Amino acid sequence: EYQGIETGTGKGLYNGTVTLGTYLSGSAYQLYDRSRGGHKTYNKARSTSGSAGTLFTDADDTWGTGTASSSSTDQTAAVDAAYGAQATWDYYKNTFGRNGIKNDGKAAYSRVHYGNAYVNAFWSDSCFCMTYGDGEGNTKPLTSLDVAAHEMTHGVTSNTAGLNYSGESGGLNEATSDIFGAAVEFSAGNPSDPGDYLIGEKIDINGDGTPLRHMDKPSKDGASADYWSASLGSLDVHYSSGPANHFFYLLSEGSGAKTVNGVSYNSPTYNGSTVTGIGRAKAAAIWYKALTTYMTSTTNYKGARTATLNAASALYGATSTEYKTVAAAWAAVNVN
Ligand code: ASN
Ligand code: ZN
Ligand code: CA
Repeated sequence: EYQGIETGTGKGLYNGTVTLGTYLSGSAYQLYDRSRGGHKTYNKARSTSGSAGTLFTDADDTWGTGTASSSSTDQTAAVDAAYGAQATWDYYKNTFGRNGIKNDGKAAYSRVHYGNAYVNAFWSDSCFCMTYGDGEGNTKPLTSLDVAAHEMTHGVTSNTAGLNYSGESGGLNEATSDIFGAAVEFSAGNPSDPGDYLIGEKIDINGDGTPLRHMDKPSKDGASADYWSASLGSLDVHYSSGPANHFFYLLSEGSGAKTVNGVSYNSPTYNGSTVTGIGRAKAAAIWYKALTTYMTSTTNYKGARTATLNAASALYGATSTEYKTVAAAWAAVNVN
C-alpha cells in the first residue's frame, strides 16, 4: 500500500498530452490534485441528478489513452477539465498571488459528462463546483481551456466584486470571465491552444468552426455590442460583455490589424481613434486590481472606467502611459 502525490500524464480532446496532478491511494491513482488545493474531477456519467458523481481513478496514471478503470473515452473530458482547473489555479496564483477561487487555498471540484448532449458548462457558487456537458451529440465536451477558465472566473467574481448578473454589471461579469479565460489560455502556453482573443474556438458550438465570442470585434458573433450605448444593459449578459471585451483587447493589443499566435484581428474604434496597446499582462493586472479592489456588485460601464483608471493609477501612476491608454481604450468603446 502506498499513498502520495503523483504526476500523471493525460491526453484529452483539446490540449495535447499534458501532465496532471494525481494522487495514489492504495493501488489506484485518483484525479485528485493535492498540490493545488485538492481539486478533484468526477464523472457524472450523463446524469444530471444526485451528488458529485464518481471520482475518476486509473490503474497506471496514464489518462485518456492508457489502461483505464473507467473507460478511456470518459477520461478524455476529465483530462481537459483537470488541466483547465490546474491552469486556472496556476494563473491566479503565479500572476496575482491568489490562492484559489476564494483565496483560501482550497480548490473547487469539477464534474464532467453532465447530462445527455448538454450544450453548456457552468460554475455554481452553491456547490463551489464546475460542471461540463458533452455538447451536441455528446461529441463536443465544453472542456476547452478558455471555457474552463471563463467558468471558474465566475467564482472569482462572486468572491470579489460580486458583479450582479444582469444589466451592465452582468455584462461586466461576463467580460471578466472572457478576459481571464483568454488570459489563462495565453498564460498556459500550450502548443495545442497557444492563446487567442476568441472564446470557445475549440468546442465548435456553432457547428461551423466559429468561436462563441470575438474580443477584438464582438459584433462578429452577430449579437454582441462593440460599443457602449444607453440600451446596452437590456442585452443578454453574454452580449453586453462586448464593449468590455473590446476594451480589454484594445488595451492589450491596440487598434487596427494585428496577428497574435497566428490569429489575425482587426479591431475597430468608436471614434476612429487609434489605441496603442500596453500588452495583455498589464491589461490583465489592471482588470484584476479593478475587480478585486474597486468594483462592487452594482458597477456599471461608467464605474468600470473609473475602477480601471484607479487600478492603473495605483499600479503605474496617474501620469503613466498605462493610465492614459486605459482612458483611450474606454473612449474607443464609447465610454467617457
Ligand atoms: N456558460 C454560461 C456562462 O458562463 C453558463 C450560464 O449561462 N450561466 O455564462
Ligand atoms: Zn459566463
Ligand atoms: Ca480561446
